[in-house]
Formats: sequence, structure tokens, C-alpha cells
Amino acid sequence: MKLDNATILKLAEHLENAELQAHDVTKITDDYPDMDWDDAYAIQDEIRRRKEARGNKVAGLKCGLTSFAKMKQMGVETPVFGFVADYMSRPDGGEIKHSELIHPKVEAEICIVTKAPLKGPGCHVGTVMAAVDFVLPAVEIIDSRYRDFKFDLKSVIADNTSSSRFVIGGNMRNLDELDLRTLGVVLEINGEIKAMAAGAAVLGHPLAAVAMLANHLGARGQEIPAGTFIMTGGVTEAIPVAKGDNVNVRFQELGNVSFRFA
Ligand code: 0L1
Ligand code: MG
Repeated sequence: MKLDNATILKLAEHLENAELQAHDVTKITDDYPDMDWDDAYAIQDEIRRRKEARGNKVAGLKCGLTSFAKMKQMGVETPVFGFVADYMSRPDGGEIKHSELIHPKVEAEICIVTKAPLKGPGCHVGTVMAAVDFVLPAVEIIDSRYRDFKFDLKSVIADNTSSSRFVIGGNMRNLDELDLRTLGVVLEINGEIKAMAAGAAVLGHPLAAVAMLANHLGARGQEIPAGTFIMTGGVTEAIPVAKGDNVNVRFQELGNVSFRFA
């Protein structure tokens, strides 16, 4: 690690305040160009600790930048990992206050809940398949705290991978009823199709993202517990949204997820 503990704490407070007060900041690597990957995840861990100390719960884990479309959109080649907290959840069919966010974008995600722990190294799609309890659809609302969504990977990891809101659909399915690679997704805003893709857009198979997450945590002496909700990453590029927009995502076999920006 390149940053001392006091700097980790200061940067976590700085980024979490930007999230909670909905204001943007410049990317932290501008001021700390030597920070490394461990520093970035240590800042994210401190943000998680701050939320838990305030009484919030971790509601799930997320993989980000896992689709070829998103990697291209953001000019990166490596997935990142973060978490979503309970207060970020909004109901299917409900409203999200645009004024509570900086410059939100939406992305459609194939999600799972685990029924057994997953611990890397050595996890792969087959290991993950054995640990999946059920599959369900969700839409993530990302909201980078960085001005104009301009960041590098270390900055975005420290910023908890732009987590801000998520909406889970109510239709769960067993994995053996689905082929996640060919599962189609159509993202509409105000009735207009903005993006579409199939599950294979996520690293060839959405569960490959979960395997990467398990291996990433395993390298840090951690595991994915049974009963964990995991978002495998946007299948398409993320689409910016404005106040008043109606979002509807059609997931083949998994139903629709819809909500409105009020
Ligand atoms: O969930 C995501 O893919 C977000 C990753 C962070 C980068 C971004 O804000 O697009
Ligand atoms: Mg995402």
C-alpha cells in the first residue's frame, strides 16, 4: 500500500460525503497518483465500515465493468467489485428521486442469490453454478461521484464502483431453467429502445463475473457467504437518465423491471 491510514480515512470520508450530499469531485488519483489497488479497495472498505457504523446493512455485492460494451464505453479492460447498501434499494414500479443523485445512468443486470459459500482462488463458472440458489433481474443506477464520469479504475474502486441505487424485479427463476448466455435484455427509456444485449455480453457468461468476484475476495482472505445477492454487471453500456424519465427493462424469461425518475 502507498497511502497511510489517515489518508485512507480522509479519502473515504471525502468520497462518501460526495455520495450522500450528491455533489461531484475530481478523481482522487489527481492528488494521489501513486495510490495502488490495495489503497483503492481499502478506501472502499472504509466507506463500507462507515455505513455499517451508521446502521446501514450491505444488501449485496456487485461486479462492474464486466461487459464488453461497458469496458469500451469507459475505456477500461478490467472488471471492478463493490457493494450495494440497503438504503440504495428502490421497489420495482416505484420512483427514484433524481435530485438525490448527481448524474445517474441506468444499466440492466442479471443477478443471482447464492445458496452456498464461494471462496476463491480456483472458482469458475461451474463452481458458481453449483452455488446459485436462484436468478433474478435488476436495474442498477450508477452515479459516479467524479465530475463528468471521468475516472480511472483506482478512483472508481475507491468510490465503491459508482453504486447509488438498484431496483430488483420480482420474478425469480431456477438456473437450470435458463441459459444465461442467450438471455436477451432490452432497455427502454420513455418507450424508446436505448440498448439491447444478451447475457454473454458479460465476460461470455454472467457467472464468470461471480467467479472473478469470488477469486478477487479469496485473494484477500474473504469469501462470498451463502444467501448473498450478487449483481453480475451491466449487459449493455450505461444510459444517462433525466428527471421525468420512465425506465423499463425487459428480461427474457425474467420479466420486466420498471421505475420512474421523479
Ligand atoms: O456497475 C458498474 O458497472 C459501475 C462500474 C463503475 C464505472 C462506472 O461508473 O461506469
Ligand atoms: Mg453495474
